[in-house]
Amino acid sequence: MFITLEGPDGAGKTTQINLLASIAKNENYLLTRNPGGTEFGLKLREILLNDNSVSPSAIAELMLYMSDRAQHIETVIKPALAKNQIVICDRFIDSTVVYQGYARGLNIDFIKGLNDFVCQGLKPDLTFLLDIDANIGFGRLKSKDKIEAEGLDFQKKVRAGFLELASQEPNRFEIIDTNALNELQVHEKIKNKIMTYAKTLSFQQLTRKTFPKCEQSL
Ligand code: T5A
Repeated sequence: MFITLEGPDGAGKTTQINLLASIAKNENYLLTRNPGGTEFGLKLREILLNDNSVSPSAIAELMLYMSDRAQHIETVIKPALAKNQIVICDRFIDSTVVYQGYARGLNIDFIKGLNDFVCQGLKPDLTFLLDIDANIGFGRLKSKDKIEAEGLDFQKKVRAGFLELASQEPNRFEIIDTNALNELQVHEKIKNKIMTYAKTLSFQQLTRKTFPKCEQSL
């Protein structure tokens, strides 16, 4: 099972990943992130978000996020899934479509195609979209990295982009309106959904094994 957390800056993804770590101690989970889920990715993350001495163009930035993802999939995500671990990733393909596509204005279909190429057929089973009003999310940020320094209008485009993607794939996205929920309330919603989803999956796998001819009706 491959789960991703997405949302505008300040929506609370990092907080939620840290809270999920309490589950991860007892279960077969891997918590990871884009960008920066590998040693290689950490160097790219520094260039992308913190190093003010360099300013990659929009296309160069896109390619760096894709490089981060390619390395991450090959060396971390695929091996973990092969070991039947539940992988939970802080940001993934949708962030690139939203930030570099909807917000920066690069071609969205091209980015989706690049994602397909880099992911080699791998797609999240379940994506939590932590939705937040751009003013609130932006107001929560104490220090701003290079992307966050783009400002409030950029964040509004980001939010609209995520909601658009979620409307295109309602079966994959679970939208959580975090505007009026505290951190623990959001955590409960995420945890419950993951548990329900995991139970459904194991039930389906068991049923497929026991009653293979019923597979098509599942
Ligand atoms: N990016 C990423 C791209 O442009 N393209 C890509 O392809 C990819 C993968 C990643 C940046 O890179 C960009 C998008 C991002 O700008 P990051 O550090 O991973 O950089 O950025 P974020 O994931 O946005 O991390 P942030 O820390 O900025 O925001 P979070 O994780 O959404 O928010 P969090 O958990 O740090 O919380 C922020 C504050 O809000 C409080 C927390 O305590 C904290 O103080 N908070 C709440 N307060 C009230 N109610 C709640 N429910 C709260 N939840 C959290």
